[in-house]
Amino acid sequence: MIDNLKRLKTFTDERGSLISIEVGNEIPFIVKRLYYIFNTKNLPRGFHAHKNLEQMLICVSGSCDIKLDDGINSKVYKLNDPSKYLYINKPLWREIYNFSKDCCLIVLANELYDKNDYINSYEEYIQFLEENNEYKS
Ligand code: T46
Repeated sequence: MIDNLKRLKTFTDERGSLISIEVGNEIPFIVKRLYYIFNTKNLPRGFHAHKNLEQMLICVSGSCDIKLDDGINSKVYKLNDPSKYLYINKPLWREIYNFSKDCCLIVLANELYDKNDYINSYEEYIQFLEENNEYKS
């Protein structure tokens, strides 16, 4: 599995820190949607893959763990720093858990919300990979 964890440049001075995200520079797609997950409880989220969606996930406050699975390998990423982000540009199964109380996870996406883009069971995900060879690891 490719390493999905990336870093953003941080501008820090005596006043604090600033991070800028520009389409075409840090982010390789046109952002059509932004959503954020906050007020999290000790309950996992995700448990799906997307057929066609590019996303950039940044934990701007607090922390959470994100497990990405490509049907063969899986990797757990800890997002605990606003300069770290996960870039997902292919169908990967994801599970998000271990939220800190102050977690705020911002997600930038290249498409509008479409419930038909979701694969909601792991078995269906494996089947999808079988039928779409280009995504197989
Ligand atoms: C993902 C992870 C990181 C909308 O109406 N519009 C939206 O853009 C989204 C993302 C969700 N919703 C509605 C659909 C559900 O009724 O919000 C509710 C909760 O969504 P969901 O159960 O899909 O949330 P998560 O945290 O399991 O997954 C979300 C994204 O759906 C998913 O794309 O990668 O965050």
